[in-house]
Amino acid sequence: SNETGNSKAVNYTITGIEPGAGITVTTEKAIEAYDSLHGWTLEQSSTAAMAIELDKAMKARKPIIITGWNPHWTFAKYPDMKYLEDPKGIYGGVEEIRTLARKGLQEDKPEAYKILDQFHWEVEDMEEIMYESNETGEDIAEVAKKWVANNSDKVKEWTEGINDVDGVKIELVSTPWDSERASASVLKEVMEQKGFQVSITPVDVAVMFESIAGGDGDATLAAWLPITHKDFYDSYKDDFDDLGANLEGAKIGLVVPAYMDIDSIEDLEP
Ligand code: PBE
Repeated sequence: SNETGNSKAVNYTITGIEPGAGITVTTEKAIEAYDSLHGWTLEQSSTAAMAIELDKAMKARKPIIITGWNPHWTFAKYPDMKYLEDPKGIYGGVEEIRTLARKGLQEDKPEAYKILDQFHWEVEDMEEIMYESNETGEDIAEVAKKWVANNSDKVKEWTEGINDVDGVKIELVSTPWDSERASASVLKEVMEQKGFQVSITPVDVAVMFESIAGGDGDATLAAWLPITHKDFYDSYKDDFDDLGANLEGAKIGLVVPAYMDIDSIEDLEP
């Protein structure tokens, strides 16, 4: 059948990203959970390497199965892609990206805590920055600065009721993906306009949670929940303040080009 053809053609391999990503952990769970993925391999390398593989496959109209997510510029560049249905719900439904702060931040740096708490934007905002950076080659930090200048209405909401400070230091701990570089860069710019000195430290997901829970970093804007970072979140959940979603409508899953004749993870063959 077609399905067998697809599975064989991709050599029973999912083209994945970094070993430390939440989506990598979740995909290992999917391989365990689905009979149709029995014996499959998740190839782990990097998001950049996956993007190259995807580009090659799309140009040749060959089958490929990737670990994919939104917000991500991939879907802007390749609108002809689809999530495979996940009847067991391993990848969850809609994800949100949450802000977490270290214990004590509210007392130590109340203005910072308040901005972090008030920061909330839309999928389209984040995608705008990622896509523009990807198209023009301009660094995300630079594109984010322009975004802040052009979106003073939103910035005003986040900074409402916040007094200027004089060089208060804030360390944002983040992950290396474009989505997280966009949010951290935007908030860095906004906070610096208020007088903060902001540093951004990109690390593995595990280190990010460790750092906030241990009080080394002040806050993160990069916690994908309830599924993607569930294991990390659960192991530290009493050791940080959860400030809630800064973005709603994220998603993770297995993604294929629309020209592939499959719709569900269960259409694959072991
Ligand atoms: N991602 C993008 C990350 C979080 C942000 C979905 C690749 C992950 O941990 O899987």
